[in-house]
Amino acid sequence: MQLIATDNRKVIVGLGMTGLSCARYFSKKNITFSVVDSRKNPPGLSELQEEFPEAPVFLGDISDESLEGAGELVVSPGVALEEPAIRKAVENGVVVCGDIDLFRQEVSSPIIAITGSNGKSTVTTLVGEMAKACGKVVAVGGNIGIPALDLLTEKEPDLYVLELSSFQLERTEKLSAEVATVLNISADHMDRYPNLVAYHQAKHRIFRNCKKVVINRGDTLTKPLIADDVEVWSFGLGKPDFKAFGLIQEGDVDYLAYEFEKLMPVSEMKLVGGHNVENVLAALALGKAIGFEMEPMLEAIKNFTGLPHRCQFVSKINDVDFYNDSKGTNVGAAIAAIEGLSNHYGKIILIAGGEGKGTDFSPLLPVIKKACRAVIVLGESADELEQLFAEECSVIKVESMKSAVTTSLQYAECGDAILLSPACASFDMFQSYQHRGDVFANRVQDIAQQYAEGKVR
Ligand code: UMA
Ligand code: ADP
Repeated sequence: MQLIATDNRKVIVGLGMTGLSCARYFSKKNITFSVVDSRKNPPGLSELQEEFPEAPVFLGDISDESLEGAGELVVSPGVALEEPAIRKAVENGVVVCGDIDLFRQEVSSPIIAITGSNGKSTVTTLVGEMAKACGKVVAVGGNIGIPALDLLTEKEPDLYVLELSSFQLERTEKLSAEVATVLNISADHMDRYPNLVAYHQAKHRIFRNCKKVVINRGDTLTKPLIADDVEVWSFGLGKPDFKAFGLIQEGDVDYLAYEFEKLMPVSEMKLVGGHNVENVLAALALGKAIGFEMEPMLEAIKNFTGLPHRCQFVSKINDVDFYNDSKGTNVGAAIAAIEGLSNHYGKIILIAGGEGKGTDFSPLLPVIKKACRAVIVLGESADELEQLFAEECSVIKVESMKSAVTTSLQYAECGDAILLSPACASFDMFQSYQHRGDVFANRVQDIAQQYAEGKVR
């Protein structure tokens, strides 16, 4: 069968959060659409059928038939553009876009656009808090969990802060952000990209037609090829220079700093770890680039306690601290979390493993050798991790998160920390990274309770 674009009918490919937001958007604009998803029972199906009973829905396969006659495909981030039916449609002249392009054509307020392998949600949230502290009306969304189209309101806010994933960016043609940044680059989603270069290229689409950029001085992969008239701001852990944020050391005290001026001691931040110092400096650079005042930005930093499931303190049992870093879903994130905590503790007992996403885990070896007393492994990647780490420290394979928590406590000594930072996605054993983090934290709290009641010693 030939797939030829015959009319302007929109086909939403992929239900879930993004697909549902697209359906609501088209419906408001009186544009007819159909929905396709390879899953038999995708999330959002009951809402879709209740709100739009007339909309044709094709489930269980993304087939040529389900895309037949489409004028435009709006493809959700979870669906690869290499899907054979999508490729065939493109070859036949069908336009493919993502939700971010649809969003962009509706808004005129400035956009701060944030991507990177790690730290996106933390920086996006903090920039949103800074905007509020500066008295701005701000809408924060994107990959962080609120689809961009759900941010559309009658009256536009003063600005948008968007967290964007490589999946969203690879299908975004026209972003034209006021300020854009790639926070850092390390390998992730290697099951969706043929190599790091392709992943890097997808991320760098964030800079298309942007007015100002923020770069990470410590990571050359974040630097874009840009025109001379684009303003550049930077952040990094070293001493800052012009248009730059960084650290100035005076005696034993580290200060967040702008150009040659000390702003506040790092110790006044509530977030822990060197990676979070970088995140705060990145947020300051983004805020400065868009014109925020310094004082309210610093207030926002002092008040910001961070997001759940990111190096989040859970409980202390027998002088051992437990941290939930379930959002540490790639190797770079796990390394940052281990390094961030290792300065404060004797040794780390790491709980890792899950859906590996085609990752090379070997960059974890040096940091595990240096900082970890034991690694508890679970999930799909458990055998691979067990083999890899066996020469560096004790490695114990377990079947459940409950047993991971109990086992980790057996290996810990006073003054150690137990850290869940899996370096993997959660979907092999859990509904989401939040679910995985909750199962971990609940188990820890149960054990803490048993200790408090004297049932265990
Ligand atoms: N899926 C199928 N078949 C389909 C459609 C989807 O199997 O036909 C699967 C995908 O492979 C994926 C899952 O369903 O595993 C969800 O995909 P989706 O496109 O339906 O996802 P949404 O619910 O729309 O959520 C998406 C982002 N999800 C992904 O990119 C996988 C959410 O980011 C984002 O918050 C939301 O849009 C709003 O913008 C989540 C994520 O994991 C947090 N992002 C990745 C990450 O941060 O590493 C990129
Ligand atoms: P993202 O939205 O990019 O996944 P988050 O802010 O949710 O980023 O943080 C996820 C995890 O990534 C954290 O739990 C931490 O382990 C790690 N992380 C956060 N910021 C950084 C950073 N700047 N560099 C490296 N790793 C980081």
